Amino acid sequence: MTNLKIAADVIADQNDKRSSAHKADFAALGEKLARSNIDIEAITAKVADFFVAVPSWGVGTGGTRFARFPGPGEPRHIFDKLDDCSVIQQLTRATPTVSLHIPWDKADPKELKAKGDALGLGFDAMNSNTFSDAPDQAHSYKYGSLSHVDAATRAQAVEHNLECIELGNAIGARALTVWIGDGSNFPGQSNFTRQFERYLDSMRNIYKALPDDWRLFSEHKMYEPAFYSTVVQDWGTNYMIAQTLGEKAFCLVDLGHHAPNTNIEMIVARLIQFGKLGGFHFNDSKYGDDDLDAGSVEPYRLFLVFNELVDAEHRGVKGFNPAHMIDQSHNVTDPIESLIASANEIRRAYAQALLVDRLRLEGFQNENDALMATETLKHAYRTDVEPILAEARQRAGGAIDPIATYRASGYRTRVAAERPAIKGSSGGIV
Ligand code: LRH
Ligand code: MN
Ligand code: MN
Repeated sequence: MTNLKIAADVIADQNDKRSSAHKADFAALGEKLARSNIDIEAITAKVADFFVAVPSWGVGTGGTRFARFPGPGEPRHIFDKLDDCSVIQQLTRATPTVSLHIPWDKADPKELKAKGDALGLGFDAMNSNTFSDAPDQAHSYKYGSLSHVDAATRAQAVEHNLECIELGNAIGARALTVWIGDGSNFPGQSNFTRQFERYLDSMRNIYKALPDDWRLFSEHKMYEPAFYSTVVQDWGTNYMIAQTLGEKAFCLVDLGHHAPNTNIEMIVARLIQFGKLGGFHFNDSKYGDDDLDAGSVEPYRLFLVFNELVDAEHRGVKGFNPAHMIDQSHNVTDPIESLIASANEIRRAYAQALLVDRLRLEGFQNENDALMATETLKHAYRTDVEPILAEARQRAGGAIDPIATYRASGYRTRVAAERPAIKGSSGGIV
């Protein structure tokens, strides 16, 4: 990195304070794992090589339909957002890329690339936005975008996606994520079949413009903003889209986009089996698309998702290369802290899944020993892998305790002095 936002000596001082306790913890865990024939070095190397992209839109304080309560030092534009993202990367060493949302982050590609280079950040999937109207656009998306009844509105939405590809190409991104809010609020409002035909037709036009080394991710979501029906409502529809479009099209799974109690890990397994898992928007959820911090509500579910990913890795599934991205909204925390914690939770789930004894598990499955099979998973899940996560961070130049180090750095106070304070606002319902 050439333009570090947290002084190297702050990280070094903070790490020094924790170094001896951490060394002892890492050695103790190493001994414990060795008794199960697990090499802690091999796990640490895998964890250090696991990365997740940060969403540009996640570093500003989120809001609800009711209100938004901004915090101090809110980023003013994409360049401030990239500064904040670089802090997360500097401390965790788990988030070297940022996923942009257009038009929110629209800027000169040369300037974006230069800023990314200066901060040591790359760019992950581009996200298009045809779920809200940009100030200067000719046709409104109030009644849909890619599936709109009006051809000119559909063409405008397609054109926007092509613009996202062009911008992404110039800054080194290699994927486009398409999520639309299209749907209906009343039975009878839309013809399900014709609406989906129009959507597919628009997506074919986007797919045609996709460079050879790009992937197209379609993201399903059960409801919201449409409350009666949604065009891309579930993984079944999503799978049909990816199948219809071609080999560069894949399904994106946002963990918050399913009905409560849906077996998401099983959806993940199915998409892997049929070669259509494109990647994730990690977050957590209690009721709906809550966009809560990854692993904060149902950490075991996150582990079970990673259990499927590691299983695929273990089996050497051909072409298996899912994109890992976070998609969260932070309403009551400092977004930088939430994203640091989330990146760690995601790596934790990965590390725990790597500890699953897959041979033993298969044996129990074949013997129909349900109890021991599930205990095999629980045994890995119960292991406190924090020393592995800390070691991976520290070896890569990050912090043993990234949140404590972030607080000690005074970054938020510093940017609050530079960035004008923003007043709270009411949400969309008033
Ligand atoms: C929709 C969604 C989608 C959008 C993001 C802001 O709920 O998950 O990924 O791009 O939120
Ligand atoms: Mn999402
Ligand atoms: Mn969402």
